[in-house]
Amino acid sequence: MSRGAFIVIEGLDRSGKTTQTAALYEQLKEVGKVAKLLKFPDRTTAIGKMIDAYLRSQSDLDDRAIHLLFSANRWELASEIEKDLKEGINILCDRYAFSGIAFSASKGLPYEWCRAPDISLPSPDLVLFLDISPEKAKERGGYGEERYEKEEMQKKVREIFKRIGEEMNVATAGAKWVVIDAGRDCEDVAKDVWAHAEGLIEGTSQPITRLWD
Ligand code: FDM
Repeated sequence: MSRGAFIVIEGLDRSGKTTQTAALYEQLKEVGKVAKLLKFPDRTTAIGKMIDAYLRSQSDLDDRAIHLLFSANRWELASEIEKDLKEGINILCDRYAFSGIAFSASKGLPYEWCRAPDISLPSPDLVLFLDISPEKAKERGGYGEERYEKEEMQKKVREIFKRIGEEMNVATAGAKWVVIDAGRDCEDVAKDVWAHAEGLIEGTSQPITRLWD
């Protein structure tokens, strides 16, 4: 029995992550594939609203408390993700547990502690990491207004993403982590994204695995 593919797009701010996720979604639809677009944080749920207020600096929370809320926000949708995949729906997801670790660990929380609450979430089949240097991101108009959109933070986040990717690719099972140079033209990046995703969207008979289990 074939199931849908679970593809996560991760990246730094200004890497074109949201544009590329949307472009991949459109491409899937064009070739007649059923796909669902997800984004974390999902700011529409009750937990998501708390996260939104925090990110917009309308509320303050302990670093560990907000970390757990980000994770809970994924757990809220975990069973739905699994159900959709089993029904043959491809899931494209803009950010996932990897952002959770990268952002919280860059604030100084221990890496293993940050990873723990996301252990056992449905694992993606593929993570496409859109990599951009802080210098290039700055050329694209700098960062926005939200809490984490600062150059120093983004530099640390980039290092932690690198560690996560290296560790994932050493593991024999689980998601494959691919780094894509996102400092190029949007079309060139989209071609690379498609090249990596294309093989997966025919469906896979592999069972759904769990993150870091
Ligand atoms: N972020 C996102 C986290 O700190 N932890 C998480 O688990 C996730 C999913 O939230 F700065 C951060 C990353 C970013 C912010 O993301 C909001 P978007 O993609 O800009 O909405």
